[in-house]
Amino acid sequence: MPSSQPTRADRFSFGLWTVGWQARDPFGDATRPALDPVESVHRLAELGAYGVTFHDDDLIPFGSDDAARDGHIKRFRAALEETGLVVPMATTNLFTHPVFKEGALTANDRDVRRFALRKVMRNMDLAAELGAETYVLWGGREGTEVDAAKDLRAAFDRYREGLDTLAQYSVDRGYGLRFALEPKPNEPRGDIFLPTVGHALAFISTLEHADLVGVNPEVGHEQMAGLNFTHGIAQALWQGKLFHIDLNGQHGPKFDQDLVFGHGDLLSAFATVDLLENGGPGGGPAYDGPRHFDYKPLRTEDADGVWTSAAANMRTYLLLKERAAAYRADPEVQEALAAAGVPELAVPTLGEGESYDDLLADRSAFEDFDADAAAARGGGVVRLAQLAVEHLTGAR
Ligand code: 3MF
Ligand code: MG
Ligand code: MG
Repeated sequence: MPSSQPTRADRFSFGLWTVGWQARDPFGDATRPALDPVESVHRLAELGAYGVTFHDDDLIPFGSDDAARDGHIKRFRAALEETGLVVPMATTNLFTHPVFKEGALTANDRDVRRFALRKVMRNMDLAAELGAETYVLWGGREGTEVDAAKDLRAAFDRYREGLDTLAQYSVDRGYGLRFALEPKPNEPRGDIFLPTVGHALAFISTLEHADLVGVNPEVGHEQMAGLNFTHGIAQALWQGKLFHIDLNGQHGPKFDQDLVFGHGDLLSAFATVDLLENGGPGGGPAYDGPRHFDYKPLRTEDADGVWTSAAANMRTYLLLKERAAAYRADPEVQEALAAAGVPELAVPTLGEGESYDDLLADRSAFEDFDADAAAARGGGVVRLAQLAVEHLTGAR
């Protein structure tokens, strides 16, 4: 049995809104009582997490006066000090209050946009005070159901203006925050702006402080769009933009299920962990940030089930990490990788110093190339897939 007891070194973190979800959905009332953030901090620390994250409103109910606000922060800080839990990331709730029903940073109503910016800035102050390094922005209400009801190009201008303003604020205040945009295709809006990792990366390149802005991809969000999550984070890593990650589970394109990590597409979760842990230079980790879980304990569960599911996220991650290491260490896998030509992709297509003129002069590349013989060679891909299944099922 592999060691699957999480430790701080594993850098697992959870949003207060995950374990704290009372399981109210569009069709039914809450099935669980409210959870005190202080209790969540203690329980998560006991389970082996190292970090906790929050939206402003998860910690300080919307509309709290200054005295109440200070009280909530004080209790939370004390819990952090008692447990040693850190706050690696914070974010803003720009979606629950009806004021944001038509958008926040991209609302048609300018006063709502100004209010949204102030709400983010206020929570950035707290994030910096608590030592957060990353500030996530998920634009759940930035979008439309009726495209005629919004000037779409102006919406991108306002989105960019908002992010430029917030990044400048962090720079001027010396907060040192990095921003991570979280793409999602839909829900709660019919269509949300920046629906995928690719859209977000393209948008980021237009920002004034593009270097300070990356992405926070979520497993289920990419899979809701029918996309390959591992490919999405691979491109983000390749562009130096994987600033944070939301791990969970999802069964294909449907509503946002927020299942426990690995409880959706397990093979994809295996590929994700293999990339994060073994996809870096020399086969080491490709990502050193928090392994953050953004999931919802199933509505069927009681309080015990909440903590069972929190532990399940971490244990599943560690089991997959162990399985990925075993996969990589298996001589048969190494042989199958070589047979499939996987290492060869690291060799540049042109030789060192070779120009396209040299390529044009190389008869073996074209005139004498036997395309039919190359086409006839098998890829050896199924063998790699089956070896992964055998490692996952404990057959190897
Ligand atoms: C919604 C989400 C969000 C974001 C959060 C920012 C409520 O589907 O995933 O969770 O993750 O707002 O971190
Ligand atoms: Mg989500
Ligand atoms: Mg998320």
